[in-house]
Amino acid sequence: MPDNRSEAVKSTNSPTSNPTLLAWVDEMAKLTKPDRIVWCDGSEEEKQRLTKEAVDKGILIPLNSEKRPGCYLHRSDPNDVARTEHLTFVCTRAKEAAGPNNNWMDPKEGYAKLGKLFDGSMKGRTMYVIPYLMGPAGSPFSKVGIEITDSVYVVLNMQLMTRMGRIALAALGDSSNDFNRGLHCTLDLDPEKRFICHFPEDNTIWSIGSGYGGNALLGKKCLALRIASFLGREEGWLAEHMLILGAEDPQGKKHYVVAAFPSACGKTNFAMMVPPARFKGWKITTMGDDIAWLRIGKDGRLWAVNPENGYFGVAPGTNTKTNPNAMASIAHNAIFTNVAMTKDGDVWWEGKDGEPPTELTDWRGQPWTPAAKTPAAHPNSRFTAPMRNNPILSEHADDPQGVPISAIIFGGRRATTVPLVMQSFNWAHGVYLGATMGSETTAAAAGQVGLVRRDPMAMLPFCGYDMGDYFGHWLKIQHRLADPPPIFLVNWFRKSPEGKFLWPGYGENMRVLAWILARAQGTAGAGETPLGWVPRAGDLDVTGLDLTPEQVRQATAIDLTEWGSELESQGELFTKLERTLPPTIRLERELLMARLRN
Ligand code: SAT
Ligand code: MN
Repeated sequence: MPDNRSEAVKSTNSPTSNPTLLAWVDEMAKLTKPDRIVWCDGSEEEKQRLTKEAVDKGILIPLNSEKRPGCYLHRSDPNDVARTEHLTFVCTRAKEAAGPNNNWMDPKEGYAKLGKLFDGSMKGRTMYVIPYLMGPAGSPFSKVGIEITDSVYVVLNMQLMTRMGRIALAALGDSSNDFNRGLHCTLDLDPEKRFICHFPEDNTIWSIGSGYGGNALLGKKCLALRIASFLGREEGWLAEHMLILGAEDPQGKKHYVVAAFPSACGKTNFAMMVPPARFKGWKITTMGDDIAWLRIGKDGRLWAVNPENGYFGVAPGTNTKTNPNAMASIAHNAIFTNVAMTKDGDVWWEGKDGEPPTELTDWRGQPWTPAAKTPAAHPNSRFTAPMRNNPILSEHADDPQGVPISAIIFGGRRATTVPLVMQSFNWAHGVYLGATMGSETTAAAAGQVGLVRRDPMAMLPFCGYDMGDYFGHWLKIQHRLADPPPIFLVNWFRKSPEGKFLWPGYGENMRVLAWILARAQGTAGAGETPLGWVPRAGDLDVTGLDLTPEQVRQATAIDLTEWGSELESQGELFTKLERTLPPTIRLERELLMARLRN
């Protein structure tokens, strides 16, 4: 074969002979024109070398090596602190394929527009080639991605978040062309030149102008959710914005559940939950805290794999009471982004243990005192931690088959209407509950915080194709399930008329989980309402909880007037998705409305 690779590529020691990969890297190098190309191997030596480089350039700040060994702080550009949904595009040949839930760009236009921005974008810079694997090594379900980036921060985060380097090249092999082609460049971080474009028909992602997590760590939301959901529809599986946890009861019986909550609504806390004293003998284990790939096993059960290898969690509110396992996970070898720093080089954020220190350096690098009007840590400040730091990591985290799922949970952040927990009547009704889920917006995405929006299955920002078709795909999955897991809706965030949370949340959510698991096994009672099954007084174990019966009633109540308005307001989503909304979903709503009118 003639060697037509450019000088730039020839000058590096590419650790693969895969011709498709080499040709693509070469093409991207010709476009972006870096000074150097570095292939990442995922080794400890490489991590040390790149960390030192990042420290020398001021990209990472070393933290106190006794209090936080191996930990670093990164301060991002203040313009670049969250996902930017309005700059995120799905570029399919037909506009309809992307659906009204996505911003759409013609692929030709996308490549041309971003191509201009990428042209020469790495001049004077190093181009890192990151081979990575989403999912355990040796799993038939895992996917290989290659991310090309000019950001050493991205490399070091990908090293924590994915199985990165040689392991991924080995999975790809020397001849396969089945890999995601991710191109990323921070450019000048100008929001006017920021685009996160997905080309699902080419298994390609081009992201420019942002260094922030979900925009720049391409394995996460871009590949493992947007592209994977698209592939999942073609291949008959589901890529979901879900945590996966294991629960072992005192008799040693183990069950796994998946739960979808929007960004910054407590997935990490639920996945690492510590059961309260009342639940002595129960053991929770974490499979994953953000993404689940769900497939139907030969046994007709639903099986879940976590494609990730680390946690990219929200820092504010994390402390030894709300999430001791997260605190242990970030005790060493973690990267912190946009948190505050103490005088002795430790980290701090709003809602960490204890009183705020009297003096801090805030997330922008400015002096801060408790009298300040702005928070010390950015509300969307994050930690990146290896999942292997988690003391309750599931023994199945690397299992190529994943774990079988006993129940599916959907949940949003709702001050009103949605009760603590409700079980659907059946699969189609459960899909409906997920599809019409509402949640208040959080700081995880740029824009106003606290507005209720429909966030179907917590996938509104992450579904890589038409949302109506996505509901249809969910409905069809039932046909291949021997015994579909029951589906539940939960809400930890309901408030009293005085604006106080009605439910303590965190570890106490174990009480709700125990009811869910008992329902899945047919061993707990429930009361029927026009909207679904709910625990009656006595069904939910509230022993030892510091709540009055009236508070429990308020947290679990279904107010038919509120639900009348809720069903009414769902009409907006239905109008938006009119073209592809499955009749079953429309009928579910009509049925509920008719029942409420009776
Ligand atoms: O920035 S991420 O998209 O990775 C985190 C989140 O918003 O869920
Ligand atoms: Mn997420």
